[in-house]
Amino acid sequence: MVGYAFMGAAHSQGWRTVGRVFDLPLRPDMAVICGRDADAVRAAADRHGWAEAGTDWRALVERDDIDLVDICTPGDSHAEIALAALAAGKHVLCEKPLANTVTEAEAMARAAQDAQARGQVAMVGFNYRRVPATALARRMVEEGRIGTLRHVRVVYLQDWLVDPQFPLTWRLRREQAGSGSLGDLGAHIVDLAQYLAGEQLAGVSALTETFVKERPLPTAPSSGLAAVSSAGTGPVTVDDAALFTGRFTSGALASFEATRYATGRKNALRIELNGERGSLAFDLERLNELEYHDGTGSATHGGFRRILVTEPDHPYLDAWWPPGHGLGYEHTFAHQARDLVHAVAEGRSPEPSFADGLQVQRVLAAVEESAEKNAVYTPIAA
Ligand code: SOE
Repeated sequence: MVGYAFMGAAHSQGWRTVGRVFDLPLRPDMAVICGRDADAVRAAADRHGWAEAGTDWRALVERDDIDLVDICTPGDSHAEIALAALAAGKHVLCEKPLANTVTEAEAMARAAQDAQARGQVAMVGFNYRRVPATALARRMVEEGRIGTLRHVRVVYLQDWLVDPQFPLTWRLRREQAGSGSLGDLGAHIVDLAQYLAGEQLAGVSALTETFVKERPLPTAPSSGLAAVSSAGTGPVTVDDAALFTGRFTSGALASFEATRYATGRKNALRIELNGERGSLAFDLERLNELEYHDGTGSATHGGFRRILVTEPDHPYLDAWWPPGHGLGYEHTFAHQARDLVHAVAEGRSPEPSFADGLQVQRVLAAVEESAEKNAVYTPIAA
């Protein structure tokens, strides 16, 4: 693993747990965790259960005793680390968004394609596909339970930037994060919307805004979410919020909202799909539930009903607890690890692949291009 902050901790939890819950064809060994600060990464190794701590990811990816590299760093190092790991014959899991630019993402997708011929696999970490309720929603759309798709509306709302005194951490600097709410939150909802819809966006119209343009400089490294003391100020070079509409290739229409200023909303991802035969709705704050409206039933006794997604025939659930015992955010990382280990054992490309990650990057670039032209409809480059 490279990186040891929030995603390092979340992925470590997934790797620690996956082999204890799922019957896997291969056993993941948590060999080495790598980071710049020797003391901090040593502490992370002890806390998260890694056998070794290192400070040189270039040496790590070259080691013969390492088979897979899990990239949990800010976006400005995803390409460099993934390209080196793929060239060194490793499998790769890379946190979202795949990269900070389309150019980087294209290089990563090409390298992953070449590596696949050598039996290597590469996945991008859009973990919300691996909530049992969203995986069930995907299954229901595939089964035709909502019929022809007409609308998708999806929001991802947080509020950790509402305080203008929150310091200028890496997530607020374009050179490190690539973009703001768009790449951090928007990437998740673009991937989830396309995954659930089973089709891609053809074009978007977008507005973005940076509400607070100067922030206090931080004086200590942080995971990008924690406020720290500061001296002096610097410019915010990323979006604080992005609102965009989109047209799918089928003609279905979508609306997206990603913001860090939805005061009171902590990690509120909500998605609804409306089809000719019914609708599905999911709310991350009620992540063991899926709302389903069967439009073919009687109006008298119809309406949305709540599916409690804890049955053994629901995705991933047979490995966990008896019906009614719910899961949480952290379990999506164990599911992600499970699916990756199976892909490695079977020598097939996992989903979402780097090609999927590149396509999301192209949507994000179209959103930024449209926003620069004041929401002029912008096709998504193929
Ligand atoms: C911060 O916005 C963040 O940690 C994202 O970076 C993660 O991808 C998301 O799962 C939770 O919120």
